[in-house]
Amino acid sequence: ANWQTAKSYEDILYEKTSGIAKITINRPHKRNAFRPQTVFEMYDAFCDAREDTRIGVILLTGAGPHTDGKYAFCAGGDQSVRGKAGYVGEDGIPRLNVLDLQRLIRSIPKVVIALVAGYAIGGGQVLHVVCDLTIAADNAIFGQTGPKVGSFDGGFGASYLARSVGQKKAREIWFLCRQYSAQEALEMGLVNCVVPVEQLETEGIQWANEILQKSPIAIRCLKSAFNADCDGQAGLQELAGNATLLYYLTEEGAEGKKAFLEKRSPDFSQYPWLP
Ligand code: 2NE
Repeated sequence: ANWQTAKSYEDILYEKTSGIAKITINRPHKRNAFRPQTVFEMYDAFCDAREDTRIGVILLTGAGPHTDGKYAFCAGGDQSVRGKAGYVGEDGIPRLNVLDLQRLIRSIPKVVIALVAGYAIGGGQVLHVVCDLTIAADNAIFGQTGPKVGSFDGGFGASYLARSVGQKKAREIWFLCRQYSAQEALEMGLVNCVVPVEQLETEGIQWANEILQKSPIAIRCLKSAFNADCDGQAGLQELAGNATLLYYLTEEGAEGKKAFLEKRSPDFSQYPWLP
């Protein structure tokens, strides 16, 4: 693919090609663990991709392999900057800003595909879980460490994981903190497919291009419908936002606005009360 740098950052790479944006966590010396700055940059890049009407699919991945030959998608929060109340940035303030990023990934009305090579551990495993789709390389390794390193993600990291792999498996993943191979991840419904690591990006681009040939509004409505099942009133807000969008696109909806601007009563008489 002909990737063009879309914006330069310190901790991530952000590139675009036709219809597709790619966000790459670029801290391979830390197995792509994130610090607050990494998360702020990812958030900013996702916002850019959201606003760009040419972009329909966002790939999220990790840089690698590192100089020791190992791959990582993301090893979660950077424990070396973990302070008393969260991960501490240069401003000295502790944060758990990855939770904001998780919500953005789920609510962004475009398809987010995680491309996982190597480790997806801790908060890094949660990041791929909240993506719409996950393509795993054959060397991918998934797992949680929270109860081992004194942390946990009881939000999407637990409840949404359980929706994906079932309650028993989700509890096993968190309570035992084992590592799982790509094949095991496939069998438990944690990922969509497994490909040889050299093929990971090509496969992601192929899935993206298949999605890009589909109807953008159908895809956005489906994504919000899938979310609504789990997300309570925030999920309904997303779904209903799409209903409003579609209503604005109708003549019936436009008549209300037109009448207001023309300082007359609206005339909805020509629009049927459908059964
Ligand atoms: C990922 C894993 C299993 C890889 O093991 P291995 O043996 O291949 O590599 P190694 O030697 O452990 O790591 C290579 C370098 O990356 C650093 C290491 O410290 C090491 O640095 P040097 O000794 O070479 O200087 N590194 C790796 N992960 C890091 C991390 N998360 N923070 C800081 N440095 C890291 C193995 O590295 C591993 O188990 N990593 C830790 C995974 C982990 O526990 N993550 C945090 C979970 S908590 C969380 O993410 C979280 C949450 O629970 C709730 C909210 C937000 C975040």
